[in-house]
Amino acid sequence: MPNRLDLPAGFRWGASTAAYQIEGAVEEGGRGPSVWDVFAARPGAVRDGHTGAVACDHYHRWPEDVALMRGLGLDGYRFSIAWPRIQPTGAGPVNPEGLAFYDRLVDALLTAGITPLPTLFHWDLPQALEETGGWLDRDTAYRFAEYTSEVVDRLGDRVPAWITLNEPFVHMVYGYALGIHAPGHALMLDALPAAHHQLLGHGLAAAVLREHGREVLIANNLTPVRPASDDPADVAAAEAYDALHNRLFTDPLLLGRYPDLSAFGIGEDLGGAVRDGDLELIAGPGLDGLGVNYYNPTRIAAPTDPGLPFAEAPIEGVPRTAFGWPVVPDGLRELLTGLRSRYGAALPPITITENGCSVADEPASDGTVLDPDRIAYLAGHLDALAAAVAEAVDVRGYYTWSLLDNYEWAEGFGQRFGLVHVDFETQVRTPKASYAWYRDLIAAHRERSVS
Ligand code: IFM
Repeated sequence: MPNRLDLPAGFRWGASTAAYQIEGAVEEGGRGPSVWDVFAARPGAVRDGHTGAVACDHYHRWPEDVALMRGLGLDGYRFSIAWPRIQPTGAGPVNPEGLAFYDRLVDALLTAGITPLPTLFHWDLPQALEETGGWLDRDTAYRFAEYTSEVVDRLGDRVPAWITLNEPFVHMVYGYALGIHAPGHALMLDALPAAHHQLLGHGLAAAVLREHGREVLIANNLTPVRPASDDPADVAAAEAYDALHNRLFTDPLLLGRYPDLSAFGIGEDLGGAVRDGDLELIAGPGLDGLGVNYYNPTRIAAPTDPGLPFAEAPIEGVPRTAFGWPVVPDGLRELLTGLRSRYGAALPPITITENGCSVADEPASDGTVLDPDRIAYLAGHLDALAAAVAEAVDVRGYYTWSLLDNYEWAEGFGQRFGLVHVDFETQVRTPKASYAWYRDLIAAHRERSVS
């Protein structure tokens, strides 16, 4: 059986974060309000009323965080750019202080030998754009392309590859269908235009990036979908869920068409959102890479509620993270080989842009933070990744989620995903046992690759 040390020479090791989850300083440097500032301030919206106002204070402590990355020996760092720092109202003139922040970060990363991999949108839409309809409004896609142009004009000379969007599925479902993330709309299937407009924004931004000769990726949250049984009703339900979660976002990008959503009573125009030429724009000349965020598989049974054509079924007999998510490392191999079978030559090289787990880590009396469950999670998933690569799936890199414990959206600071423990009272950073494990793995892989 291949293992993580068998990953090919040149395989890129990284870690991921996102702006609202780590930066804090929401009223500094000319930043405008985002949908998350407004949502988190709503009573009851976020566990314990936590907000990202301070988060990990990365806006001030970034030199220390870059030193932590350097200590790991990372090849790459995936972070997101806060649109409201660049354009406080989502349109019009740029805020020079906002651009300067990321300019300094990019330079510091390069000096540390770390390639920056920015994500242009990780859910923190400028609130002013939400007030004109957010991603339900087609115009937001055009504003996104303008913002992209401002950012790539400034940073593109030093940043070779860009991720347009993070997890458009999760943003649509949690933010627009269920209302449990910002901007807090509970529109159920009427949320689908938010999927199309995000993808349109991707297509328009990708064209801007290509004009600058930059590589284009998108990061999707993907899950292998397993029917609860061989019963045709369970199998049909699993196909419907797969179309919604996975294919709604990868088919238009890789095949230039939307999947069949008739099980949801939805036509090919996604409720009237799709216009002539949109799908050509979304697919463009193809992606340079597909970012895959993987956490767990999904088990689906026939519907119990007449409103939806599926029901989620529990996955039994496996360990669970602190969040309660099932730990199924082989699901990553299953997902990657499944993508290769589904898309064949249309599948671009893959980068794992997120993978990790939450653990209830706290420092022991001697100050150390031992997180054997995280080490087991990462080791298992990296071995599954090596198995997929041995089955000829082209995977170029792995960015663990996350460098730091951070603001876990509606869970506030209640779920810790970091290799580095953050005390949210004092902002003291303590590398966990998993930090040393990941550092040693990167070094061992590199040594094996050169010998
Ligand atoms: O913290 C999130 C991240 O912002 C997007 N992907 C999943 C992570 C864990 O929930």
